[in-house]
Amino acid sequence: MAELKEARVPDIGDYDGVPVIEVLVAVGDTVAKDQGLVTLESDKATMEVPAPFGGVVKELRIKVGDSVKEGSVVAIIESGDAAEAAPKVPAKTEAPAAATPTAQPTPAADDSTVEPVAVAAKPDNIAQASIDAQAGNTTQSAPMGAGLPPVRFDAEALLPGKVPYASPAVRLFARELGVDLAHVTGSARGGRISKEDVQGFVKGVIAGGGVGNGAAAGGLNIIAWPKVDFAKFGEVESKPLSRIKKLTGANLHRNWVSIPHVTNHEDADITELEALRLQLNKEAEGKSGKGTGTKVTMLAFLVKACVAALQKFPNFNASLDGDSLILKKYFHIGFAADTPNGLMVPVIRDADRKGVFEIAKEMGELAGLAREGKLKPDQIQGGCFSISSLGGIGGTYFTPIINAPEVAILGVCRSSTRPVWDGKQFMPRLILPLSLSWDHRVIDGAEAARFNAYLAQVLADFRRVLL
Ligand code: CAO
Repeated sequence: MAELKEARVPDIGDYDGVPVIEVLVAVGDTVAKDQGLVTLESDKATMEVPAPFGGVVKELRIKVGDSVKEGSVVAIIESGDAAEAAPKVPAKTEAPAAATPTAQPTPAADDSTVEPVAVAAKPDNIAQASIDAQAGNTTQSAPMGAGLPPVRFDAEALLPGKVPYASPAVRLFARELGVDLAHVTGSARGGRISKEDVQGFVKGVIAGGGVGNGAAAGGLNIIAWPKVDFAKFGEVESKPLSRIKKLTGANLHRNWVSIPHVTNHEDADITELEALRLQLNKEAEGKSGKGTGTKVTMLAFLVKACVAALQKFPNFNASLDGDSLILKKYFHIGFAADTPNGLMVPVIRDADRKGVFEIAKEMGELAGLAREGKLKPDQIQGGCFSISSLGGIGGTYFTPIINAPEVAILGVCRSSTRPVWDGKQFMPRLILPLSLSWDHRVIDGAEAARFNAYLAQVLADFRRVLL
């Protein structure tokens, strides 16, 4: 039997008088249990108030601009068998996950359309956390709704460098104007996008004739994307991009067009290192008795070698912050992991303090979590430098795209035995192809060549890591 019930703001911690910045449903909408009803914004986080039960929204008791606290009535929902059984519809307003860094609870009603990635769900009902993903900084996790089911985070929204850096209010403002924040350059501290930046962007677009359509301020004078009816030429199938792919794509595009990339290639002689790796693995296997010991990978050695190079060339362990360079004293190394949902970049923290076995073990675990979509926010944040290894697959060299706000990335391809002239004769040596992409605003060509040469030296003689 149908019953009118109040949907109230659940426990939102110590917040009082939190403004409503968005109403996600309208009277008459059928909502699913846990579907977002409204978005609240505290000074540090945005949170969605989920429907405590499914049903038809009969009355909305709040509007944008109102302030609420725990217990405030948000809506009157007719719940009951009929209402619960009614076809569920997504929230009227487009969920802001793709456009904002706010980790969205995945609406239960929309599971079929939402990639089941990510996760970092805390068992005790963390409803939503606003993540300053680019800054690698979780600003707030607001507990909401004790007793509500655990809520999933969208990992892609948490990827470092995956979303523009702006407050929820600025995101809302941008959404109202139809501005894609991926196109806006932030002028505030740490590259944060302010309301003025959005206004300036809009003015620039108006003055310049549109994004991608003219010389908008700071924009690219590129022609429109070709519109082709592919079906005219043969059978085709249209497959939507996954959300990770869409977000990764937007960020890669931004990084590609906004960072002056240069890629230097280098060959490292890893003959001895590979012999050591095989020897270590043999010993580890012997110790475990059953061959179940951690296998040390070439990638783990590469992480250590990169740390040595970053220590020697600190400009590579840095991020641009307006006119300043932030030099990091820590060594958190990201590595690209290929997952069914798309590219993820888990981070090995404090790699300078870890041994190769520990790094290899952690990498294996992080890559496993990435593939299962179970990485937590702190496992994908704070990276200083990334490694993208295609060594297990093949190839010789490639040009990796820098994972902003980092300033360099190392691409690694498959090692192969090549004849190398030692001054008297050709010797068979195992050569690892390296490709270092670097940001020319921060690094000069000579410095990059030195970095690569040093990296190759370390890999050729790993004792140099100690120097
Ligand atoms: N040269 C030769 N062989 C290599 C190698 C190299 N540079 N790197 C790895 N291999 C070998 C390994 O030794 C392993 O061989 P065995 O099975 O005989 O032990 C095999 O290749 C498979 O390695 P792997 O890829 O499973 O393991 P890894 O530690 O090298 O990499 C991970 C782990 C997570 C980085 C990898 O699985 C992966 O996802 N790579 C893709 C990264 C990617 O997509 N980059 C592109 C980003 S830009 O779009």
